[in-house]
Amino acid sequence: MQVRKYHAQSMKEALKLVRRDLGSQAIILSTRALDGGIAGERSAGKQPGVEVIAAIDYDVNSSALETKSFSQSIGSKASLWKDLLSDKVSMGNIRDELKELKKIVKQSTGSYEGERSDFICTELKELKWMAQFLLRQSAPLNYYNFPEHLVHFYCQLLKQGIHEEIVLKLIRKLKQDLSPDALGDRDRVRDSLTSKIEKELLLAGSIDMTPGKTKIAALVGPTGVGKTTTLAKLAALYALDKKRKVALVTIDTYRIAAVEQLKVYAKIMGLPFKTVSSPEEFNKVLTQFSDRDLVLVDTAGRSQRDQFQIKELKSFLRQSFPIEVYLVMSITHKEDNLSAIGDQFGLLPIDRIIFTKLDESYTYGSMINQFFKIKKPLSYFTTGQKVPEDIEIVTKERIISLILSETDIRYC
Ligand SMILES: Nc1nc2c(ncn2[C@@H]2O[C@H](COP(=O)(O)OP(=O)(O)OP(=O)(O)O)[C@@H](O)[C@H]2O)c(=O)[nH]1
Ligand SMILES: [Mg+2]
Repeated sequence: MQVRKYHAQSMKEALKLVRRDLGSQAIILSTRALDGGIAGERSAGKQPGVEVIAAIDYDVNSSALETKSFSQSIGSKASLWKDLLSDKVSMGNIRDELKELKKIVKQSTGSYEGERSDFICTELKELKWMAQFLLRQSAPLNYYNFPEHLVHFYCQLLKQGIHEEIVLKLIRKLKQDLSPDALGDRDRVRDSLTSKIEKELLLAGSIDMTPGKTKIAALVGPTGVGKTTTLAKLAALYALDKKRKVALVTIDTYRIAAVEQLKVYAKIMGLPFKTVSSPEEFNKVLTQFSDRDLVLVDTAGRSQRDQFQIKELKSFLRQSFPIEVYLVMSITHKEDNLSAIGDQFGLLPIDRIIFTKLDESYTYGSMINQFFKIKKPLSYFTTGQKVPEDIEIVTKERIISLILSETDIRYC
């Protein structure tokens, strides 16, 4: 998402600038009158101006190209904008323009190809932009009429990929709770936002163990997210650093290679290791390891699309021993996939979440989205391939620094 602020002497000018730079898909985040005039021009006795903050959620260069082809293709139809861009803009005018534009699009539909269908497409985009503009302006409660610092954090959180409804909830709460003075101070807004986010978070800390009791922790999740690597990191941490009695088990009914991978780690660390291929066998092995402080259970990656595999895993986890189940998700997965993973693995009795591969991502909002969806405590982050170094216990401070550190939001 790219956000830009425009100062101009009239709304007409400002909207022209938005359209020139950001194209037809731009959304208007806020508008306000600059009573004192435009900065730097006040002393020259210029008229009071307006400020428009607009955003586009893809690369500005491609939208500039699109704008060019739009204006080339619709030529004189650009005059449809004249009322919208006029200082005398009114809802009635916009509605008329929308009607007219709809009529044109309707007349234009048919089996057109090539340039003609591009033209229809741009017309539709234009219509969408106008409708959005209309909606924003006529909304009884204008969500986007936020003070400057709230707009900044709103954009920051969106840029991280956090869902808009989560962001809006937080930002609106800030607007409601903070005094006008506090809202004018970026640091105070940030502090308040930090504490609001922190309040929402559920953190589990490390694997907690009760002396004299065997803790069984199983890692489940899709293929290749880093389950085995994370399990090896945990094994090293507990066996070598904390000097606990650790055993490793793998439930791997599919791929011999995955078994070998954990076997190698077990050998290097001198830990007992078993492979099981049925729930009954698993039960026997757990009984054998009941003298251990910690039994770490690896599972073969399951496709979130394969219900059978997930049900099969569920039958393994239904034991007479309590098993703490960790859902392992890679932050590099696309948002839609993460969501499907959350849905499908949610059929298992998930207790905690581990996010892997933070080192491979630039944005962390998907983690927040999944957390809000799954509502299970976050336990560990992994940050690289090195065993055992690249693992950390999730803390509130770390999450805040990931999502609120200044990224390259283009602002102004
Ligand atoms: N960059 C990065 N790579 C990681 C991280 N954790 C694991 N990997 C790498 O991800 C790849 C897959 O890791 P595995 O541990 O085999 O993943 P898995 O979930 O056990 O895979 P399956 O058993 O096939 O389902 C390996 O190349 C790991 O080195 C991490 O935190 N960051
Ligand atoms: Mg594995």
